[in-house]
Amino acid sequence: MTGQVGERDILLIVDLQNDFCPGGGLAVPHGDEIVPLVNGLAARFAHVVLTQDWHPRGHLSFASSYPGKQPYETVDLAYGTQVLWPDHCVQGTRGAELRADLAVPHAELVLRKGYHREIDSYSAFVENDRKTATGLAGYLRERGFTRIFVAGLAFDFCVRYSAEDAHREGFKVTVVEDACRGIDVAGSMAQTRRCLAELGIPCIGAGTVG
Ligand code: VGL
Ligand code: ZN
Repeated sequence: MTGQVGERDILLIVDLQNDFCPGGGLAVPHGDEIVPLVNGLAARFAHVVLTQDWHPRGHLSFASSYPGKQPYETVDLAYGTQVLWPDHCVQGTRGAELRADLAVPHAELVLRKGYHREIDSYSAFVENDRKTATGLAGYLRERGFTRIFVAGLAFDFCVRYSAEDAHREGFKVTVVEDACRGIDVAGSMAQTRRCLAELGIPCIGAGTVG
């Protein structure tokens, strides 16, 4: 059990956008199924922050930016290896919009990430160069939050890196695993479970929160 949800707790809902759901540009299998659970979870939190993957056209994480490259191949960028994705969450498109059935009117912040053309950002805290901060840690600290519950898409990318970075930033972190779905590229689901366990980040069910 996680105990009572309180004033210093925040629910971070990661990338619950059209493109990550069936029919979208980078569909996460069954991604849409978590929306009702996330809505119910959010209702138990006084404080909710949403993230929104938000790429310019021609982003360097898109396979389409490299002649001859296919999605899920990798390239070496200035900061290291980058997985190439189908075009997704292009700024201003329908695919980039948050799911219309996401019912979280009390969300206090929508944090956009991935807007630097040359840098991807899985984490809501630090971009993939592992240097560029999004500002979220400062925002959450300044507001006095100490505990972060993470849910959303995709479990093995943006949820994983957001949870790990939140932990590194000194927050107490819990992943609400049944309120997530994953992509599973090259064993990424198993690797995520291993890494979260190593850091002591619990993965729990939504039913035990609040
Ligand atoms: C994500 C790959 C690329 C995610 C975002 O939200 O997990 N994955 N961009
Ligand atoms: Zn992306």
